[in-house]
Amino acid sequence: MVVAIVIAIILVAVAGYYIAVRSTPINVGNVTETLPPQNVTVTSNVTTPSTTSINTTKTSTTTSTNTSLPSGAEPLPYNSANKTVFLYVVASSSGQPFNFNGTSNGQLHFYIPAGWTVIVHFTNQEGLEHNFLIIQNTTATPGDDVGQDGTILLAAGTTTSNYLNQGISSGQTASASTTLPAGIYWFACGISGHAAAGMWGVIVSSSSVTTPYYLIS
Ligand SMILES: [Cu+2]
Repeated sequence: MVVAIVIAIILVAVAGYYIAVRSTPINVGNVTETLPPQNVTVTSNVTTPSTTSINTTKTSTTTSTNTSLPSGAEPLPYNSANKTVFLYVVASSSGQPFNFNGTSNGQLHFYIPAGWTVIVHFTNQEGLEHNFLIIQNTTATPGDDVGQDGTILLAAGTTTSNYLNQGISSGQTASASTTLPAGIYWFACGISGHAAAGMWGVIVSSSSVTTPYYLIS
């Protein structure tokens, strides 16, 4: 009897298991697939360019360019701390009367850094009266009235309205100052006919000039 009951239980269990397994659908959705490895690209940080070496090169280039003056140039007195250059100009008593520092007709060229202050000390050693003007010229060479050749930016020993007949006498010195942006200018005696007779020169104001100098051509 006991054996029969045990056999019956076993049969029921086996039948239940069989029914349960057979009736459960195969869950194919749970199949774990092995994904192919992803192609992850690791981008390293771009190397920062070395700005230090670039700046060093520029600095050394600038320095070497500006420490030497052009052939034949002579330095002008200046003060780099306050960006000022000094022009000492003389109407010389030797040679012809219409000269600046013994030169005439555009021979004397002053080269100054753009934007610097120009302080002029003009001395007349000559018998005639003379004055000193800086002119933003619009003509190639001066006529009898340099005020007709451009704009007068500075007047030493006269004024911008009396320059045609007012100057300083022999032995006198007059001073004046102005600031010159980049450009090419004349300096000239404004007394009627003096510049046309040769009493004029050139001022070059340029950002490529760091050490003021002059040249006589
Ligand atoms: Cu003059």
